[in-house]
Amino acid sequence: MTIESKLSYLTGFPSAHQKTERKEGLKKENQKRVLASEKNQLLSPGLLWPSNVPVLGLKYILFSEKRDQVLRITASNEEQLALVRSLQEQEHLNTLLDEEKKEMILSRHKERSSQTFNYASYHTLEEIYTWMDTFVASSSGLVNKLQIGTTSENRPIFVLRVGINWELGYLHVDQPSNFQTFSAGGINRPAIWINFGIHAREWISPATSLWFANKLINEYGKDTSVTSLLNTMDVYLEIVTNPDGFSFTHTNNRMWRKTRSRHAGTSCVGVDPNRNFDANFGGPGASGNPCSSTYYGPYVNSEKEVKAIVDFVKNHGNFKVFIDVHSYSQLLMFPYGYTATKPKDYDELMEISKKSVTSLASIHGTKYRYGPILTTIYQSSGSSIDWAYDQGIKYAFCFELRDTGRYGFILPANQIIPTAEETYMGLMEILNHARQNPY
Ligand code: BHK
Ligand code: ZN
Repeated sequence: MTIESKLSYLTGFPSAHQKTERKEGLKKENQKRVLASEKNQLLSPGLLWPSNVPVLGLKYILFSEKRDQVLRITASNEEQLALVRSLQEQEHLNTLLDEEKKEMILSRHKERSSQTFNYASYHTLEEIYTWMDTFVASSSGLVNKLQIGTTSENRPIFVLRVGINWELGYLHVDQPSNFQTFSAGGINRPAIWINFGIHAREWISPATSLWFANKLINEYGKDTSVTSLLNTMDVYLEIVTNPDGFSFTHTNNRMWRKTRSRHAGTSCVGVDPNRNFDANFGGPGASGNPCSSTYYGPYVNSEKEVKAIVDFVKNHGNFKVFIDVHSYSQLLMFPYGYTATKPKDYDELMEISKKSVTSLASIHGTKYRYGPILTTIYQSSGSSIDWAYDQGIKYAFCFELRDTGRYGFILPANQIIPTAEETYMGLMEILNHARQNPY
């Protein structure tokens, strides 16, 4: 049962002018409504009521107004004001999460009655896995689903391979029946790797991947660059790279980032998969604290989700492009994150990036910055694209999709299609360049 509560904040400094403050503090803009799942949630340490509230001596009163529960908080110094602001942010987040949930339920009803998949909505892991099978079945053989591993919580990890199924002289070693032929001397077609949702809470990334996969098969035979691409290369899409984490964001904590693995010596759960790769593992820009959201893990490739990618990419042996898609910040980045040293292909990667963000912006005007990870966002060790680049995959990029912080990870569903449309343009610049510049 939920009780609707009202949380109103006095953001002035009432200690100085107690009387006037009382009135001014209740101005409309200072009154916020929140949903509290229980009466006590407002006052018990947790999301809405951080444990440092009593420490900071924030004054509050709880009372009833009509049928609402009202919490009035009074800030009396800068430190308390900062805390009140963070409470307001938390409350803003709760409102967004409410809207997100409602939208998904509405969309689910529409999908059921119309028997169509709604690319403009967010979906659960189960819904996405069901979509995969329907999508493969309706792709006229252009798409295959492969399982590349299982997660620490035992969920399957899938990739979709998009490309014409067979070409003389090329094999797919990821298909068990071809392992033997491969050892007899066959090679895989040159291929493109794109993983989405390596961080659980970045929902726009998997949502974009579904639209992208669908776009590729719709444009095959129509658009000349998609047609040439799929005739000469295979595109591997890892739609949900961190299934356990993704599932957890739907059921427990919308802001979860890491995997859900458990390791000896700590009760904290999860490792940052984008710090767990063999690229200056454990170096600057990653944490050794198992409770940190950027924990690099107990050892390289400790995460089954990371090991699955590493084994697959190495076994395949012919990846020419490796792209990791995150949100948010509107950035296009390339190696390195662990060192300030420029990669040897710096000039070419800069040029591709510039073309990519220009093309991306041409659709809805969305502006991206670009450059090496370290100078564009921050130093980070153990990331997937640094690993891929050091493996010899020259075209290694990372996207940070919309937005720049207004909604952050909780990007409203009505931005899914616009984000996917512009990202498609940005991605195609990179993929076309790779197709036209074999190495
Ligand atoms: C991306 C790629 C390689 C290294 C770092 C990053 C930035 C990314 C991260 O891993 O910290 C930021 C992020 O999750 C938000 O999407
Ligand atoms: Zn991320």
